[in-house]
Amino acid sequence: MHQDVGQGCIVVLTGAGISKESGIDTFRDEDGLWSKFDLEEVATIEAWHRDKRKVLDFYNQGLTWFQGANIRPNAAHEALARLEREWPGEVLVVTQNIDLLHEGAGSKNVLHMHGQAGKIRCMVCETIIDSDMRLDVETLCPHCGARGQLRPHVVWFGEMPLRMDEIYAALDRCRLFMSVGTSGMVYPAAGFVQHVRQRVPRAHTVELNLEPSDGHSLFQERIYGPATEVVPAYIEKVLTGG
Ligand code: BV8
Repeated sequence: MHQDVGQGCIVVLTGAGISKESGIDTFRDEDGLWSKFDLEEVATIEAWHRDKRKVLDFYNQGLTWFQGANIRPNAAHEALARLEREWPGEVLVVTQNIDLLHEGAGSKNVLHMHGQAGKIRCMVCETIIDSDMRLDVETLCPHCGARGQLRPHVVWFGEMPLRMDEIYAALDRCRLFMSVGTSGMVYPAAGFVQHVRQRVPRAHTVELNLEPSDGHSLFQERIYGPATEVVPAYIEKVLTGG
């Protein structure tokens, strides 16, 4: 099915599943983050206004997970970086993940729609700062001096994901839409496949996941297995026309 992708634009949506084999927990698997934390208490704008310390403690703890010495890009991240290097057309990785493993594998065209670790934002002056400092309710903004108003540059539930216009423009011109390692339960990301099916009839859609996602029936092609196995194999086929 991917033969007729030509040299068109390829959009790859990734979720926590692509980083699982690098040692980062997913959200909704059995041992996932939401089995240990209540997302309503640590990942919503209401939680921030209700109990900043709890939200910041969750974020600071998350930082230590990402900074673990053994957290490195895996073969799936590397395969997507190879796709970007070797594919004659545009390749855009739209990730829901806040880790930087796509960049670590060499991908350059990466869009973090839910924000990213290593950046913080001031709720008063809106400045975005490169920093993986631990945050607390007394931290001063280095730009405007506001106290306790620095938050992770992460999109919480109830907040608009980032650069949505760019994402929809890429979906509208894509010839291949790949979804990798996501449960398809969080919108608007979970709705991208529907958008492509309705608005870009010539595009091919494929899901590569450990198990069927919530939106699995919407994909024309579905391949299941660990990302480090199924993604490199699929990329090889796309690049060789196999
Ligand atoms: C918005 C940041 C609008 C935090 C995250 C009712 C119905 C529909 C929608 C809603 C609703 N009520 C509310 C909503 C909207 C809400 C939403 O969708 N809620 C869901 C839960 C129902 N969405 C939002 O709030 C979004 N904003 O809608 O704004 C708006 C409009 C106007 C004005 C203002 C706002 C914002 C959503 C972003 C929230 N932030 N993260 C952080 O990361 O710390 S979401 C969080 O979930 C992560 O970003 C994560 O990436 C994302 C999705 O999860 P997945 O990545 O898919 O991870 P998950 O664990 O679920 O699945 C892992 C998958 O991998 C599994 O399928 C598993 O099988 C697979 N896997 C595991 N191992 C492997 C593997 N695959 C391959 N190989 C392996 N080895």
